[in-house]
Amino acid sequence: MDMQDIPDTDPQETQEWLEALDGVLKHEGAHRAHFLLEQLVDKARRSGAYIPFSANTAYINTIPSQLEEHSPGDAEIEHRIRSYVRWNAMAMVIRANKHTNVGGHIASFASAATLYDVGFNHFWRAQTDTFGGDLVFVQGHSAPGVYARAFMLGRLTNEQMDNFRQEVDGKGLSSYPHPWLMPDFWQFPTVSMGLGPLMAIYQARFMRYLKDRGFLEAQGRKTWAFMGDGEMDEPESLGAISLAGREKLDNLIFVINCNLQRLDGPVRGNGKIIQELESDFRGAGWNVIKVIWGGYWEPLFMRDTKGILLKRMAECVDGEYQTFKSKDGAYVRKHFFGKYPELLEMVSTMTDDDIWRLNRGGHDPHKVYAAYAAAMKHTGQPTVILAKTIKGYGMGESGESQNITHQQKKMGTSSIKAFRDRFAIPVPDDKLEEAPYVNFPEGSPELKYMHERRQALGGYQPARRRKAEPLEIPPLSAFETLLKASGAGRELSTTMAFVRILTMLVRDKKIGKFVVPIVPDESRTFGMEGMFRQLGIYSHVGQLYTPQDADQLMFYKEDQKGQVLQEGINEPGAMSSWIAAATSYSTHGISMIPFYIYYSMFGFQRVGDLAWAAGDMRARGFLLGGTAGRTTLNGEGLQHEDGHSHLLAATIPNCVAYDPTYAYELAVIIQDGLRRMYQEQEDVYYYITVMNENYEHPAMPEGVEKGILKGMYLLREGKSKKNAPKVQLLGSGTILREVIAGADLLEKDFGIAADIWSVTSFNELRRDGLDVQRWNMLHPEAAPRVSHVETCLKDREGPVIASTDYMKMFADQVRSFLPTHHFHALGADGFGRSDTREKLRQFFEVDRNYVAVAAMKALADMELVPRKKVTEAIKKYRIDPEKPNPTTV
Ligand SMILES: Cc1ncc(C[n+]2csc(CCOP(=O)(O)OP(=O)(O)O)c2C)c(N)n1
Ligand SMILES: [Mg+2]
Repeated sequence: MDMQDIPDTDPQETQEWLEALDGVLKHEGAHRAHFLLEQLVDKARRSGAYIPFSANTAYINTIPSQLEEHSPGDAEIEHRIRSYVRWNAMAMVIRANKHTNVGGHIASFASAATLYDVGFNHFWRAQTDTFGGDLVFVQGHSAPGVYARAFMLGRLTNEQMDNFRQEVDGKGLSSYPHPWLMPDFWQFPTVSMGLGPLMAIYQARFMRYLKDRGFLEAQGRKTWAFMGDGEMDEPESLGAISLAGREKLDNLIFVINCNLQRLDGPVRGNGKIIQELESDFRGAGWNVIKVIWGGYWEPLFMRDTKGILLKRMAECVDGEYQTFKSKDGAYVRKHFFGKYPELLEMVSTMTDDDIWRLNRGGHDPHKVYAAYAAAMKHTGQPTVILAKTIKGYGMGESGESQNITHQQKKMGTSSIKAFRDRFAIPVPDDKLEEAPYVNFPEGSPELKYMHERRQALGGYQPARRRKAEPLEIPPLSAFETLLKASGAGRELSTTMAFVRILTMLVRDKKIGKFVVPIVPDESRTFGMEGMFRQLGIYSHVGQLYTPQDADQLMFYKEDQKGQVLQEGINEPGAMSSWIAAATSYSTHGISMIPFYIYYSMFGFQRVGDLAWAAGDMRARGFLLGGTAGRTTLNGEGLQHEDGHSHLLAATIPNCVAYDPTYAYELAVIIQDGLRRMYQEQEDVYYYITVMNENYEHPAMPEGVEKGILKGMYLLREGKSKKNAPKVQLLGSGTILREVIAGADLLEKDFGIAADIWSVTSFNELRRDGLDVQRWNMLHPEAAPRVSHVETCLKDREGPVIASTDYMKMFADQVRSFLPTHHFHALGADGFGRSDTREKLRQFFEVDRNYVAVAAMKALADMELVPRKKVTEAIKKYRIDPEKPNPTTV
């Protein structure tokens, strides 16, 4: 009962107590009052009153046995199935490591087998024509157990099983859940610890967003996420649980496998991970179901009238619990029960084997079933199931509860034999060493049962959908206003151009509703606040207050049908929302078009691991690195000025990145991205930097679209006087404008003509160049292919100077494809700092003057101008040759 629900049956008495407290507060202070209150609560508790004062409950199962829902399944058959799955999961790791050293894990799944088995047999519903399917995040290194079951169901072959972790020849199984490698099987990559729990919360949230916006019915679909207790150390694992609680995501179920161990040793040897997590999750508003003890303990609990057994359970720390299960029944009798004579007496009629059989909750299918059933029914809160298990369960001396168990990928024959005996696997002694796979014969009750259970749940899992209905993408002409010149004196930034494009897209009759704008509390930074009113900010409960700016045109409108996801100051969360939207084509069969815009500095380097997972998941969507460029975001200084996000983007194989300068370039890039991702359904995603520097934008020159998409095109041809030296100036983003100004200086001051190239993507140029280089190496006698960058520059005279607002390495990416050109890259290496753009560009040596000097120096190196001309340029542009290198200050 909540405090406020308790009636005051004796107000006068209440008053007396309150006055007494007042007196203490007045005369002895708050500390004394606190002390007395604690004493009272303590006394009340010890006197038998139940006062729910802390976020923790007793160290027992949350669901009392008389309230457990019973499984309708056949426990005997399920036990046999589970035993075979266990064996095959172990066997595939052992077999893979017989002749290779590819690794694998046995102990984790061994502890989790029951948790998965109950789910597969009774709870996880597949995607069908009429049902969307449950989403299941499998703990990464428990993958062998999932393969083992799929194998027994005929979904994987012997050969695939034997090629666990040997994928290169195409018939293997990936080490962990990777949609990139097994695109029909795995949905969610989880093995980077912490990302699974975080992404699962946002998947559940996005499923509700789709429902609230009318894209799908809820259908009682759930997101299940499995994770290890060690994994909960990751800040990401717990980092978003308050969102799930606050938003009452009752479509979300976490299962934390508390086997008390991580890789090196105990998770909380000196404490209790289950109790710690209970209070974390309760505090965050979750429904917590603890599954600590298995059914064999039941008779002992009945006899524990004085609560001594409970006291012993509560005082014992996880380190001890682990040690017990690494020993035997005699040891447990002596060290657990032996502490109190009453407990020793309690187990006096039990043999050591009986004591050893006292099981943990996560290994009792009845307890697990009851917990899952309760979680399915629970409304108004997400549920976390804290299941206590034993790491390496069944591995015996090879690993059960041993600190070394996590990395065991081999087992001695005697351990394999013990494993076989324990789980009654029909493998003869002389075959033990090779650990053959076992299966139930066609027509056997077990195999029939396995198939029937899955049929009843709609089909097999895991399974992943690769494509959805293509969307009808607007033609480039739909963005016509952006293809025209902005007009004299009409200055705008690429960020503003982007917001215009986004506005046009959300108004598009065909695809507008699929657009999902996502911001981490930066809408105003990017001039997107107009969307608050226009589209609404998604909130499941709508808006329960009158916004402060209700009388304004663009008020802060929260709405259950809101389209914008305003994630708060939370880049990992916003990125997870983006991933959920970007994979909606697969998880829900509905292609959503997410545009996530953020400070580019808080992108890849902040959430790089999620960006990597997004690539693995074949996410399709747009990331917009706002306020980009080391010298373009001027005032914000070292922590904000991004000079490397493109290089980080380049590390993700299917991330296509652009650094455009003009509105028309942006329009061409976004339109083509839409076409590739939502029409052609290519598994790529886009990273585009947009800047906050205002300038005029020219009209799109004729025929440049292809070049824009390939990564570069000729923007301006240099007008050369006869025999005057020429240079090739490349530039991207806002620095392209410095390049143009530099070309003007060269022409005016030194009579040098410059061809100017707008490079929209050094990353794409490099990928194309590498691909061509590779092909040419492998086809030495064929007519060589030519990369796009070389095609552009091969017949052009003079050195190449490439300038960007990013580290020099960014432009340097194309160097090796221009072997006959003199090449020099300018870029902003070093820590940023706050100042004006002009000063910053001077400091980082990427302004027009440096472009001109770099060109002169390159010409001098090629003996096309005398060296003293370079000195002249340095003087003319007032550059201090002794200025320190910006990377050193
Ligand atoms: C971010 C990250 N760091 C480290 C690892 C390496 N790693 C894989 S499993 C593991 C231990 C996992 O322990 P726990 O979460 O308790 O899972 P269990 O195997 O006990 O079920 C570690 C450290 C990883 N996969 N991801
Ligand atoms: Mg663990």
